[in-house]
Amino acid sequence: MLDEKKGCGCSVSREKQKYLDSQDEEAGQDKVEKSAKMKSPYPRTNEMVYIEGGKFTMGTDDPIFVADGEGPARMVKVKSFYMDKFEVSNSEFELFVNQTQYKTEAEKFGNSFVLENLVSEKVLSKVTQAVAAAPWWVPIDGADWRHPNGPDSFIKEKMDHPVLHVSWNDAIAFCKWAGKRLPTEAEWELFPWGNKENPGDKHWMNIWHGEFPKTNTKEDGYEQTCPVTEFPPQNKFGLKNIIGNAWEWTQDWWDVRHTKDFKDNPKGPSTGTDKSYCYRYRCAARSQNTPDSSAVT
Ligand SMILES: [Ca+2]
Ligand SMILES: [Ca+2]
Repeated sequence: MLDEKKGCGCSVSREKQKYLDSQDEEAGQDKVEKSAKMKSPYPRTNEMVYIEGGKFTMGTDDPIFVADGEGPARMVKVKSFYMDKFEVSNSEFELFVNQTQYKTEAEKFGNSFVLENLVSEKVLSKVTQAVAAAPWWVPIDGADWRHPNGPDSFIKEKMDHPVLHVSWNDAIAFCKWAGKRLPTEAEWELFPWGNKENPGDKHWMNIWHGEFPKTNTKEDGYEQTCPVTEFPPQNKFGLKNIIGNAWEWTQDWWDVRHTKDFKDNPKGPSTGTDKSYCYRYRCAARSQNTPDSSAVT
């Protein structure tokens, strides 16, 4: 059987085509409003799996990014919980937005950060500032979840890809709508990922291959994001793309002052300025950003 994505295109359902046509960005406000009321033809990807809690070693005594507070290794216990099997797709996020009329913070602020290589020359020519520490991230007016690489980029062919430009506050609003919550950082790190990038010489995740940020060899088949259902499950629970593809927010405030003491179901500090997210593709790798930040990889 032909895979629809790789096929000749004739297998695209009429409903899906109608939906894609309705997403025509030149279509004007009426059509945009009409499409907002349409039900997405993409299969739901909101399935959850039960994760049995337990004790595990969190962090590492051999940190690579010391300033990120990857160490020390400490024994942690977490309770059992449910976890989404997939990243939140554009389609799932659109259901939320259609039902709640929610505006993301990137939409309210009018901009978000995009990797320079992904921005069109026309849009890039208007950029006057950059982040000194990470000049490959550029603030782009009109970048938001519907326009991930800037105002002249669209998601109509990427409805099954992960939603991008979602701040921590946006993620919390989505979770409330979905009747869910973000995982704590400890819950996130409970998963046994293994320590190899390509076990069995297969690709299990979508990451940057090549010299960041100059060249991307697309070894795994994707230069940018991939569908949330792509690649084999990354652990015995059947979770996909948890490592790689889009970055994920966790519930915790950012903290780098860890001790070796045993922690029972830790939830991070009670207050702070930055929220914690898991990225890179090592279990202990972590970073932080303010709750209203959003960006795209
Ligand atoms: Ca890739
Ligand atoms: Ca991910």
